[in-house]
Amino acid sequence: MKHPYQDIPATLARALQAARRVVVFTGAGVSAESGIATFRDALTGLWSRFDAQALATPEAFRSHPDIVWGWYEWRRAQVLRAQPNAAHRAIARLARHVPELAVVTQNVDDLHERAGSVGVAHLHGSLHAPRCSACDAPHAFADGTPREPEEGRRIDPPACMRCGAPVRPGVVWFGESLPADAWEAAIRAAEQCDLLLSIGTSARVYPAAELPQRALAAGATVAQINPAATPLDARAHHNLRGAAAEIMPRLLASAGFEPPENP
Ligand code: BV8
Ligand code: ZN
Repeated sequence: MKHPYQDIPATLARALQAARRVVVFTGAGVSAESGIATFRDALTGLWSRFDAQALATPEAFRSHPDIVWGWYEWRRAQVLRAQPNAAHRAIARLARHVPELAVVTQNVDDLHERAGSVGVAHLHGSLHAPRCSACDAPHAFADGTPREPEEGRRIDPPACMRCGAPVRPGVVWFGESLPADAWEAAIRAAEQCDLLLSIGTSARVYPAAELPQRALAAGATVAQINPAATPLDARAHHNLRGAAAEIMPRLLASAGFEPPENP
């Protein structure tokens, strides 16, 4: 019988067992097994002629507010239909086993919170916090669930109740700065941690992609969980090739935090 956790290096299991401060840094890949397309998966439907990077910009919203708002409403409908997966749940359980756990995500969904993680730092904002593109007034979605926008439908953004300008998604677009409080908390956590787990991110978007590098510079152990290689491979101490929903529960079990059969 093969060693139950042979895909988890013993040195990593020991580092997790001994860690006092752990940072879990996630990207779109951690929500993939919840059925949410990763950011760089080819866009389909009306958006197939755009790439996500081009749509996730203030310029795109200015010139095609209905395409950009339609895209985010389609993504928000996906998130509302989705459930947290075994990776989100294992990350939430991890908080019971380490003295300090910081969850820092680039994702704009709320699956970490719905799995039970608290104090999640959202570096790129949230689909659930739309605001006015002119006066910043927060906007409340009518009944919380978007009409089922079929893929590719253009939807005019609602008008701000206060000033009438178009409401925008509550996310950080390319060329926009990150929310200062989330970013400062993330940097502090990365520079003080013993172990940083980079899970489901292509490690290409800055400044978020700096976090594992800051943890390395501060002497922390860095492990990456991703079925594919990323620019972080060369510097991470451990590269676990596989799906987060499969590896995360095994990682907790390999550290003796819980029995292996946990879902
Ligand atoms: C800023 C919100 C300045 C919206 C997003 C040249 C060099 C360096 C930097 C730059 C440059 N030119 C421009 C920049 C800056 C730019 C940037 O980094 N560009 C990159 C592309 C080169 N950054 C910015 O513009 C940032 N702002 O710099 O501001 C500034 C400073 C002061 C004042 C004013 C301005 C803002 C960046 C934020 C952009 N917004 N999202 C939305 O979501 O629609 S970023 C976007 O990419 C997503 O949020 C996503 O989170 C993020 C990163 O992508 P990933 O999460 O990694 O997702 P991806 O699809 O790429 O990868 C998924 C991974 O999962 C893959 O590796 C896959 O293998 C893996 N996977 C798949 N399945 C699984 C899995 N892993 C585990 N399990 C599985 N089952
Ligand atoms: Zn307004």
